[in-house]
Amino acid sequence: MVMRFLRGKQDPKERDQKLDEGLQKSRSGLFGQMSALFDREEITDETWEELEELLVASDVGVETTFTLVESLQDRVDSGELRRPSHVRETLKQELRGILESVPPRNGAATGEGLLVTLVVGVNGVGKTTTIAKMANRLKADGAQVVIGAADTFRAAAIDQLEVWGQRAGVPVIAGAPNSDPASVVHDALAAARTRRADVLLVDTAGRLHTKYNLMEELRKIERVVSKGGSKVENLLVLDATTGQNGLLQARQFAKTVSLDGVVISKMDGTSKGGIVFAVVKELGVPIRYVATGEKIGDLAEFDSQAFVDALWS
Ligand SMILES: Nc1nc2c(ncn2[C@@H]2O[C@H](COP(=O)(O)OP(=O)(O)OP(=O)(O)O)[C@@H](O)[C@H]2O)c(=O)[nH]1
Ligand SMILES: [Mg+2]
Repeated sequence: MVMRFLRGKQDPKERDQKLDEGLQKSRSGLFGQMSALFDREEITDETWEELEELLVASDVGVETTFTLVESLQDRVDSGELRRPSHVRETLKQELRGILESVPPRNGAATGEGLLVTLVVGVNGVGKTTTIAKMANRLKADGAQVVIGAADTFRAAAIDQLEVWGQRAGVPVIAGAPNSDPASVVHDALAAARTRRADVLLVDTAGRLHTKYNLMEELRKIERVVSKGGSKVENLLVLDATTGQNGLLQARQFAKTVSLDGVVISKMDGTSKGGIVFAVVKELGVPIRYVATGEKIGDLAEFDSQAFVDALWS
């Protein structure tokens, strides 16, 4: 079978530019300060303390911070690392290592049948916007994309998605407001098959883990998709500006649904880019995309090297 497209085709230049823009606050803020620590002539106890504070402040997570700093400190004490600039480079490598410690999962839409991506996450994190951006990106890669509007709680949510769909040039399958989300997915699946689509992106209502019926509904959607024999994956959107709180929510989601990937949204709105490391470390789930603004093109395919590079200038 001829593969019509391969995910992972974003032009590296475009991706790097998006990451550069999206990480501007992190780079000029906490990570810039971290880097500056190693412009100094020598490393003192104070340097380690400051590094620790900056890593924690950037949302890397307390435990990861301690492990990182301790390991760097040991290597300086043993003489393995001598120059401050070497310590900086090693820190970058270690951080990249965290991102590369989890293998990519699923998500390999290759034109060999329909992949259904359920986009989940709590209210307002950026699910709908992310779907529009992904549709736009996948389409640019040559994929046939259909969007299913399974957030039927708010009429405005359906309208919002239809506007985005038009912008991306992708059909949006929606039901009446307050209709059963699983039946919308059922219709969207049929439409996707008719169009021989590669990817069906499903927008879901912002659901809190505490609301059992909402989680149940997500399971019902999953059952509808699986019954039809399509591959299904769960993509969690996490708002970078919510930091450790967002991570807490992500942990709850991970308990109920098996996550195949995470999209970090609103990276442009925070200097705490360290959340990405915490997410990978804690959830063991790979990052799929980083969203870097409100426009349809503001999405970068995740690449660990490019991400770590963009955190420092
Ligand atoms: N700065 C910035 N804003 C974003 C980004 N992604 C989404 N937003 C904004 O965040 C707000 C919420 O986005 P939505 O896509 O509606 O979020 P949602 O998760 O679908 O929200 P609900 O459907 O209400 O649960 C909107 O104002 C978006 O413009 C991003 O990457 N950067
Ligand atoms: Mg929405």
